[in-house]
Amino acid sequence: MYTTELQKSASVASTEDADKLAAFEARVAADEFIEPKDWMPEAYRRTLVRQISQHAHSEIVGMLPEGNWITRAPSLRRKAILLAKVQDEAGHGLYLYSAAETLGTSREEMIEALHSGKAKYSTIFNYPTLTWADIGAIGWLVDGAAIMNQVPLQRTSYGPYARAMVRVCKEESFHQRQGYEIMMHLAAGTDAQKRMAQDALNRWWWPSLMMFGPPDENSPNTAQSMRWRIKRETNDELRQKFVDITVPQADAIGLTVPDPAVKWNEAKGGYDFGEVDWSEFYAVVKGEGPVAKERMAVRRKAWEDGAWIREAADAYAAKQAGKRKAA
Ligand code: BYC
Repeated sequence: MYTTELQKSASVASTEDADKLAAFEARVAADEFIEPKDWMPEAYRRTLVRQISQHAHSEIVGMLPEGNWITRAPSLRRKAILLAKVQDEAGHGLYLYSAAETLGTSREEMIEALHSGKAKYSTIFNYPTLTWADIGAIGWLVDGAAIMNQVPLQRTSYGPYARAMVRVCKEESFHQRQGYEIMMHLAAGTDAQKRMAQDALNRWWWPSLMMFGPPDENSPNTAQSMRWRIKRETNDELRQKFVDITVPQADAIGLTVPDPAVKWNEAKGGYDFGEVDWSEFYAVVKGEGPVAKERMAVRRKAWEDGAWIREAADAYAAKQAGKRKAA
């Protein structure tokens, strides 16, 4: 008897869930935004927390390779622009952490996951910035790849993530242009400057293609994320678009992408290009990137050094709450 009652209530619950799931999927299919208080499948929530928090971590860790050049920028104008860009990245990280918090995960949990190595961040930020031209290459290629990926995310199905992306994309497009402008100047400069620009392109090209993630056939998350409209285009579709836009930009300033297989393919209306070294990608994802350990050490130290201000903010908030209660 008891078992039968349990079975009955389980089946009522599962009918309810099936109804909710059907309503949720219909809303997603109609391109409606899902908002924080709406019902959503647990796996949808988990996927979003994973992707948005990893995206936030990438913005924050992404400040490090460029921050490294603020003191060494070649002029006051370049320094001011770079400083503003790096501050923008901090802002992007904060919008994204806030968007992820609306899904019920605290900022502390996300940061702890980053520092313990449980959460990922983009592989691209585990490569060193060796010369000033690397700052140009990052703006042009890394922000360029980020825009390619983020423009479709303005239509992602989760409202807070989509809205964060609108502002992020506006700023990223400025970042991409400032990077391309640095490369343009170097490529039109002395032989040594042009060599420096070409060398930066050579080193950042393949890691930039890796930013889009593994090929679709090896991407465990793409199919479900496309069905739920979290992702609007697949990893390979975005990578192809990036190559199609970037190769002519390199040509226009007299640089060459370091891939002998790049060739215009009239039939597909896009460039053919060579195979990414996926063994390097997976090694960097596992934490074996050239400067991965340094990046995490700097982040952990920044978190520890900032403990006093978090404690002060908490103490102030408690004091204000006490005053409100007393009033
Ligand atoms: N690096 O099934 P897949 C910026 C992981 S910052 C590391 O295809 P998904 C900027 C992936 O997480 C912009 N890990 O996954 C900042 C998954 O592992 P988990 C950063 C990667 O999520 C400062 C596994 O591989 N942009 O622009 O469907 C200065 C299998 O992959 C990478 C974003 O974060 C990678 N490159 O697709 C300058 C965009 N690729 O999580 C610039 C938002 C894959 O299952 N994110 N993995 O353990 C996305 O669009 C998607 O998450 C991805 C991957 C396309 C990256």
